[in-house]
Amino acid sequence: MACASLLPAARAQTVWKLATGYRAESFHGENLQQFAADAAAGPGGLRIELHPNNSLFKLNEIAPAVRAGKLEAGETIMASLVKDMPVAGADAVPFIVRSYADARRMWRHQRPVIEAKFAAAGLKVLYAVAWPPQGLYTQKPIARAADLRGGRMRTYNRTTERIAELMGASAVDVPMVEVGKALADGRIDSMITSAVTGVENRVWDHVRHYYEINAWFPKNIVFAGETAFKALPAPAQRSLMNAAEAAEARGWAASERAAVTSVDELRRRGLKVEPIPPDLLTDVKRLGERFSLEWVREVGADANYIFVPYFTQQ
Ligand code: PCA
Repeated sequence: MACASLLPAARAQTVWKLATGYRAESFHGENLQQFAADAAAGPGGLRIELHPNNSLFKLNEIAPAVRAGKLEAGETIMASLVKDMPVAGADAVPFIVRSYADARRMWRHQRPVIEAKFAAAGLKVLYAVAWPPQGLYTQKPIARAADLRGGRMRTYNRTTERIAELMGASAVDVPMVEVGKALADGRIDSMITSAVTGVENRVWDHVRHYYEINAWFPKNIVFAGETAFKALPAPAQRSLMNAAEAAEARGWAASERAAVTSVDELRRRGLKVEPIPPDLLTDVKRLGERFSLEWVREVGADANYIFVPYFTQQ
């Protein structure tokens, strides 16, 4: 009896490792720190040790490592999971989600599908937070997609690779934390990412134009291994899920704020910030349609569970 009553206290000392491919100082990173603090402060007090910046596992290795039980939890960009989970690419289909309101609605419809896929893979979804809208950075001014032909566009997953390909640029894979260096080394001359990522990598010395094309709103997803989660005592599970719910709400608000302040910062640093030129808009809409068709073909019926309610409901 004495032993059994000691058990919960002993288990409360559990320490989890959580790996991410992004920096601790980013808004996602700050949110993660608060999430870890909340999880530790709640009843059952789970300690989560954060390993940012690809330091423990590289971005693309994080989900497989959590599945294999090499660590308890991780954060990755959802669309990077498309190889094993095609439906995870829904939020990176270009020109479907055009605002934060759209992005929130998309997540609402996507969440049950994603949770089921994660569960089937032995993973538990904790929370997801959108990146600010994806804009186009270029060295030279551009008017249409053809102006990107022959250039070297930085990509960060299969979806962005396909977009570069459709635009006629060659895709150069560069992790988020190496973008500044890749630009400085002349390995890339354009990229589609958020204003916040441009600021974090101080891109102003290398690119001159930022087009607010709002192409898509990718999300980071924070998850745990189902086995690790189930091994937690009930109070720790509840504290973790409460912390996750708070992190999701806080993270989306932080993302929306960062979207505004980072565009201001790009402007202040001398980038020419412009809306999407009309010819480019026509081109990218066409590419968006083509991409959506390819995506639905690849994903099959699961695509309906997300896109049908997304297009037909609030
Ligand atoms: N920044 C990350 C993903 C999306 C974004 O805005 C990156 O560029 O890798």
